[in-house]
Amino acid sequence: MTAPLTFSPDLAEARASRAPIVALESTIITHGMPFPQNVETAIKVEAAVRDAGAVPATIAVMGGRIHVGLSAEELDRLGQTKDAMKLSRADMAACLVSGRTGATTVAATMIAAHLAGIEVFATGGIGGVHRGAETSFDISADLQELAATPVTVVAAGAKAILDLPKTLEVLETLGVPVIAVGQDELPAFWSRASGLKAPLRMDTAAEIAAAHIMRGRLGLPGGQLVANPIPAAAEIPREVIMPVVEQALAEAASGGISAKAVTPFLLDRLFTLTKGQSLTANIELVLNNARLAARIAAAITSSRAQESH
Ligand code: PSU
Ligand code: MN
Repeated sequence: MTAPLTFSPDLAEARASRAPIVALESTIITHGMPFPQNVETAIKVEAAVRDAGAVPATIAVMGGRIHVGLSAEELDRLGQTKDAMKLSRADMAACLVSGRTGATTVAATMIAAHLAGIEVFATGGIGGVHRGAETSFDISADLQELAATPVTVVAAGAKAILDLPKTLEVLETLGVPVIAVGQDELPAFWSRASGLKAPLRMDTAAEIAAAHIMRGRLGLPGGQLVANPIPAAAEIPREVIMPVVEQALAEAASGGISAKAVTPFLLDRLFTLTKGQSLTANIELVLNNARLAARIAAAITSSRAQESH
């Protein structure tokens, strides 16, 4: 028995011709951004991957199948769905057997990408250790997935709504390489700065691709977290975003928001509190990550092609 994967015509062709492919998640569409910006962004991100030389594979669960590559019509339908499940490792099988529509988080997208033979994935931010995790135990399953599944994930660091020092500690414990791109400091999603030094730094897509391949040769399970700073022109500086984050967190606490609802609630509040600026920044950083992921995927593909000669 094989996994219930359905490839779009584009993806079937990309696989047959061994073209570089970049996986894209769908929770950012259903739970991370409002309609219609979610669908517009998904389309732009796919175009950015193509322009940078790879084939985009947006992933979602629909009708009992994991869809790898969505049509424009499917993207639009997903973007307007109000009741999509937010899928992580724990809920994927249950969603598939129920026939419901499910949007894949970073963890679920990594699982699907690996099943589909895709090694690189671009997103906005990963889940991490939430503030107050010492009492709530709220630590995203994304971190364990990075430790288990060999996919290189390009994100803009972790969001400032999280506890970044604890997130770095857990990633270190789990043996996940955290690689800042082009700077020593860990980027923090909306801001280029976090005040924290990243464990590793790499400056080129080729180097990140080589490290990905080397991990495979060493037989190490798990992926790499590539932390790509938001372009300077689009960033919201730390001094500006932090007070807004504090306010949104206080509202989440007083509203009793917990578990899977926390990240979507905070993103929605930040959107309102920054009058949409957080969303504009989010869109720019995802596009920037898509471009880098495409270059990493292309570098992995060409190294693999040379190996087999
Ligand atoms: N970061 C964003 N937007 C998002 C998410 C993260 O900027 O929509 C989503 C991703 O799918 C990520 C998930 O995997 O939130 C993490 O959720 P949780 O913290 O509940 O594990
Ligand atoms: Mn959580």
